[in-house]
Amino acid sequence: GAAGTRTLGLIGAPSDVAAGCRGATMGPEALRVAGLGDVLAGLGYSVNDRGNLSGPVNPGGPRGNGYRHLAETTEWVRLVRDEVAASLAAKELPILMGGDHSLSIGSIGAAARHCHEAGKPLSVLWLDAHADFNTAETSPSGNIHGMPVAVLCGDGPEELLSLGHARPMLDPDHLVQVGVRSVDMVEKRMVVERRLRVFDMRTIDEIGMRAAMEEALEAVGRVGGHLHVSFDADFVDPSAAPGVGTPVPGGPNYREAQLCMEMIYDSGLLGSLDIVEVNPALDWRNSTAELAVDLVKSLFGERILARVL
Ligand code: 6HN
Ligand code: MN
Ligand code: MN
Ligand code: MN
Repeated sequence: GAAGTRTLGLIGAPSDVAAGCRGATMGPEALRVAGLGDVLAGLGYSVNDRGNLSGPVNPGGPRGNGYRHLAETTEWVRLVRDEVAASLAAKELPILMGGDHSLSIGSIGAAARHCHEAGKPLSVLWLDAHADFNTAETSPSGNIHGMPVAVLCGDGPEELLSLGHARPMLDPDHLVQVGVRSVDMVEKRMVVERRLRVFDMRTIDEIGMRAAMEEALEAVGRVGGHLHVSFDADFVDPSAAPGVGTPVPGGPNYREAQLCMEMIYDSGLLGSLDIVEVNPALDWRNSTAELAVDLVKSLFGERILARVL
């Protein structure tokens, strides 16, 4: 697996310019305060905290041309892309600490270029309550954090598409979504039309998290190569993860989310990670960052009865 003395690169991206409400800017520091670096070091990894990126502040502007803050979002995505690329070039396993979910365009864009150059395929596991498959035309909000999957699959503004090494940056067949339970009206049609692979909450209710993750990991394992996990904190039920801007009831509980992470670790495929949408302004005593750190611990090999590094 992703074991041994592998170096993990922590990258803070304190931006909420693509979110609907303010506060995800505090995500990186909340994760550090919750002990992210120490926990990973305790598992035997070497940890390189690259600090926080510095980009445009949130202008609090209106929706224009279908998007809110497109210029600022583009700048943040570019900064993330370049720092994740540097981390990958240094042979680290990059961990993006968001910030809102638009930043994944940058982290996955960098992973896609890296894989392309190394001649290996990229697959993405998107853990989220939302499909994040909106475009300017389908979005009810104009908030770009609801659009990253569409952009990665080739549908979005030129400003963001042009940050990739190719179009699309990601083969939609190499994407699997888990935990989805809130999809906007027109977005739904797009998800079905583009045949995205979605393990929605109804499926998880019916077959259970174990079978859903077995199938999801089988799909990304068939692709092989590098697995990028994009973890939106609102994937988890709001009773366990209250500090998020767009909570949706009916999500995986604490143990289901842990199982999901344990199974990803066991696959040995993990190559890069996002932890996004943690919003301390909406949280209760940093509980959501603490939950995220608990989950990351499982994702990097912590076991209830034994640790296998
Ligand atoms: N996220 N579907 C809603 C929208 O405004 O497009 C919510 C998106 C939430 C995005 O949580 O990363
Ligand atoms: Mn999301
Ligand atoms: Mn979400
Ligand atoms: Mn393929």
